[in-house]
Amino acid sequence: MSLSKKVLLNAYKIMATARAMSDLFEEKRDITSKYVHATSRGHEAAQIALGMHLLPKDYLSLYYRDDSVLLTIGMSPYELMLQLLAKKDDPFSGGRTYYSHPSLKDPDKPKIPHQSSATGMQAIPITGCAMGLRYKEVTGMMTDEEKGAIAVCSIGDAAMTEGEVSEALQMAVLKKLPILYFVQDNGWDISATAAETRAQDAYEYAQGFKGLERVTADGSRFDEIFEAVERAVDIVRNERRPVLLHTDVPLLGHHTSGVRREMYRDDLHFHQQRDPLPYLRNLLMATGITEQEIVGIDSIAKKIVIESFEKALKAEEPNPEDLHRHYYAPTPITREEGERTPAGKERVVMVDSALFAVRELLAKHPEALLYGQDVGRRLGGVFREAATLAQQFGDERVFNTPIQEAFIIGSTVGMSAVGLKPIVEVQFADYIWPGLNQLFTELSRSYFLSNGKWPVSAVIRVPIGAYGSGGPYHSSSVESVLANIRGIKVVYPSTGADLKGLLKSAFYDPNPVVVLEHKGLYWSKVKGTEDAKTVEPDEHYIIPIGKGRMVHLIEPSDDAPTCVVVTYGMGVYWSKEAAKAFAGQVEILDLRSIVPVDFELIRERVQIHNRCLVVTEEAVNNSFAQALAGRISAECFEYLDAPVQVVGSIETPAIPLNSELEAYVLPNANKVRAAIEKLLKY
Ligand SMILES: Cc1ncc(C[n+]2csc(CCOP(=O)(O)OP(=O)(O)O)c2C)c(N)n1
Ligand SMILES: [Mg+2]
Repeated sequence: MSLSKKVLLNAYKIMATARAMSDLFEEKRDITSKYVHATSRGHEAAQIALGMHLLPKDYLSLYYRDDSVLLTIGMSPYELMLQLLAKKDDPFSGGRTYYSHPSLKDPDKPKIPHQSSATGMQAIPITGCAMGLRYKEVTGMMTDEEKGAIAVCSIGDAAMTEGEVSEALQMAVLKKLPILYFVQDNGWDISATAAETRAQDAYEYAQGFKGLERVTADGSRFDEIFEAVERAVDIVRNERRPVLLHTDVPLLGHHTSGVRREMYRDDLHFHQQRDPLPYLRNLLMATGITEQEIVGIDSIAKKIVIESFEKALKAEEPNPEDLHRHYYAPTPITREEGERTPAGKERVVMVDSALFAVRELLAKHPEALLYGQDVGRRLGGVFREAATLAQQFGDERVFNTPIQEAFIIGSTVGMSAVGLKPIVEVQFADYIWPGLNQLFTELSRSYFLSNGKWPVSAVIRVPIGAYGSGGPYHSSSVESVLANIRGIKVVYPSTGADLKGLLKSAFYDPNPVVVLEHKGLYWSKVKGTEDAKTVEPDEHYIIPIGKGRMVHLIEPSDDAPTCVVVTYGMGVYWSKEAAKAFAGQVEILDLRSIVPVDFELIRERVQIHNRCLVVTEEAVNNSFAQALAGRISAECFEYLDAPVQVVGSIETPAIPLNSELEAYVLPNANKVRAAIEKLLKY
């Protein structure tokens, strides 16, 4: 195929610019290596070919070596250098993240949701974008301008061996998603070779995914790779199905500024022979462009790059005060509203309150959808927490996923980027671990690291807690780990009304919210948990995240000491039972939200009662509860008449299966009672 002079000329100008940039970065490495960076040197032809086929309506996920894609879609060298030098006006992150880690929402360029620096982890979020595009298509939600939009996942050859990539590919073929996986194969994984790290290349690997169209091309030859990208993009855009394009490229620069080629590369000479620059220059000359004209292009590129660098060096540094911006996207839900206890209604079990909340949300919002393991039509959730929803809203909106917790959680990044509101489920808290990586690496940091461009709207429902001999893999508590992931919110309601109200606010919250739902409270089968059943609040009922609730209020007394028990989840019921032994001396504060926590309410109650006990289902050491007790001790010290106490489980690596062992490990009303007694006597 012969490419037009216009295309070749344009490609050459970009390649000359990219080359001038990597030359300059190397020449000025004393300055530029302050912050680690990689360049596309050697990969330019493949990247330019890709960039030339993208449209502003597309969704794009790049990796750290993709600066030539960024130049091709219209970023200027100056803008990229602002990121290289982590300046205030870095258009992607305001100096918060590395070079060539883009996040972009410009109307005239492809949309780039935030992606982390973790190799291969972008595959799931961007496949989530493709799933969202497909969902909008099949449900008629897609606007005319969006029609034909595709998702593109750019990825390195070594990153392809990450386990999460297979979850993404599986879903892409299963759902026939409009996505292009663009694998740049330079044969290196930092210093490990292909022979050491894989039994097959990405092209061969793709064969295992039925329905994944495969294309392979030499990425050092601009004409060849351009034609291959054209073919691949055409299939994805018009036939709406996934394609993997594998391209062999030389790696001519360093792995990164820190891991330099001279330390270990023994194949540079071989790679050098496949330099895409002279190859493209020859193609251009074959169209009649003279050597002199080419020299002219080179020197203009160099001049622009040097001037951009000088200007970027002088650009303003970020302000530490601005760091507080874009922690959470502002939520519209700031007040409790609606009717919590409508008159004349029967109490319902907690699991039904959740079901009704999700049903109302799906009925009201076409952009809402629910997916997870076994939530589809046949079962409606292993707890029947989604029963009948698929029947009512259809299998496109309520569907089963494979056992892929990483995909379930990570795909919300992409679904949310295309404007949808995913509600997802992890079947048991014990199995959140495979999804935790996505939660931490991608969801929690997206808003902050994109400098406010890409909040992730996700409701992640997680049944949690020990109950009825669930044993070591159906009983775990995980709130402390979640509480340590900055950027997400975590709620843990203990009644049906609170669960309904908090599911609603989780949905309207533009940030990722994990909703922990205690399995032992779902049906109030555990003795003493009858109050988890409540009258179902009305449709408008909503509770702001971060507001606790006084379960039981008492007045301070001059005659006897009093205390406040701060707790959540099952702890509320152990504490209620325990409090019966101390009439008028114990009040109970149900946190309802773990993050953010209602410290104002805690402070107010501690000031009144001067004694405080924190009750948790977790083992105490290094727990959320212990940290909270520490904060209460530090911030309320002058009001305290006794050290803040914590009651939790016995320290074991897991909850044992045997019912007596289980009971021995977990807190209960007696253990809480003993702690209260000690506290009141102190
Ligand atoms: C999850 C994760 N593990 C390890 C790293 C460190 N790391 C950065 S780049 C890299 C090699 C990636 O090679 P490849 O995907 O082939 O891309 P290339 O740099 O060769 O273009 C590694 C291991 C990382 N960023 N993320
Ligand atoms: Mg590589």
